[in-house]
Amino acid sequence: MCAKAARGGEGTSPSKYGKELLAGFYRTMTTIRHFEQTVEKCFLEGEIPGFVHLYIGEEAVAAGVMANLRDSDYIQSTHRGHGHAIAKGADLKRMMAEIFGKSTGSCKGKGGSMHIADFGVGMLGANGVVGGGFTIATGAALAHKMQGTDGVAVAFFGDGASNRGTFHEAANMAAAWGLPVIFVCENNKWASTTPYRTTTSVDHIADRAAGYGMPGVVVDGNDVFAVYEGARSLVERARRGEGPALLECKTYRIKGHFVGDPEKYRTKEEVRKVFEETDPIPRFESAVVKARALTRKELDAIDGEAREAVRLALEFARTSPEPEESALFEGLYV
Ligand SMILES: Cc1ncc(C[n+]2csc(CCOP(=O)(O)OP(=O)(O)O)c2C)c(N)n1
Repeated sequence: MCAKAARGGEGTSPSKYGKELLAGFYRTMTTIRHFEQTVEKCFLEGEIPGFVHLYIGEEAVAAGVMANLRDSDYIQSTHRGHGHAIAKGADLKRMMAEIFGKSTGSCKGKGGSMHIADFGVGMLGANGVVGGGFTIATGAALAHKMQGTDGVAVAFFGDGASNRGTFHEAANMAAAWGLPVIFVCENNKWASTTPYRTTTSVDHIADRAAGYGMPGVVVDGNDVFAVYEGARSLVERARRGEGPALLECKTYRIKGHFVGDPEKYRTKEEVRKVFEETDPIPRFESAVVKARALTRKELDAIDGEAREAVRLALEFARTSPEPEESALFEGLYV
């Protein structure tokens, strides 16, 4: 009989946090939202090559987890990775340029949306291989342990990715070696066209933690306070050398799996209803205004700054040069 995942972080009042932290949550979430809306528009207008997967509706997960991390902590992201990179402090201009395939991009325009990295802030990379990040983050956690730091590594992953063998291999090794890695599942109810229940045997992904002897915690992933508190206790315990943990954030993918997805597997009505009821941004706004922790005016000022930062990133991407043909084979391993 396995232990069930614990519930964490519910019912937290905003008034217990300082203004700086609250403003940081909002800045991160609104920057992600504006960034993603801009990317969606530019993609649909044919300005962006390749493929993009949007993080709209899941902003509270990145904001809540990353508020517990330092630049020297590592994260490994997914194909839906813009939000993780923004929350970890990656440069918005270089991100946007990368998505536009420009030479000023974080990978010189050669990677695109699914290969954004920014080592300077511990963002080890997005990953087009579903489930490709578990072992990378576990390796980064091993590096922290071998170097004797109190740093941690976080592997973000979707509910679909948790069914890959790499999850189970990494979870077992991390637990057996007591590594400071937090596996953060963004359970957005869908893996591409597949609903959660048709491919997954457990009620909660976090229930699987028990199989590896690590804590498994479930939080409301659309409540930034719940995510922050849930991640905080697991990050602190990893910093103390008490090993890995699994945090499952229940959320919902509001946009199609990729931009252009015809979404034949669900109704517009379902999506509209969930978004209206759970959108993490208005939820945060009404909680902080009600608690008089931030004013509407303060929120508007932060939102305006986020919009402007995204506008500047877009301008930078649009006006940056394409990579030179001569650079095609630079930076490759042979
Ligand atoms: C190894 C591998 N298998 C399949 C795919 C195709 N694929 C891309 S995203 C995706 C679904 C991933 O679902 P989930 O892990 O729940 O993340 P979400 O897209 O919901 O954020 C699939 C099957 C892939 N990129 N890599």
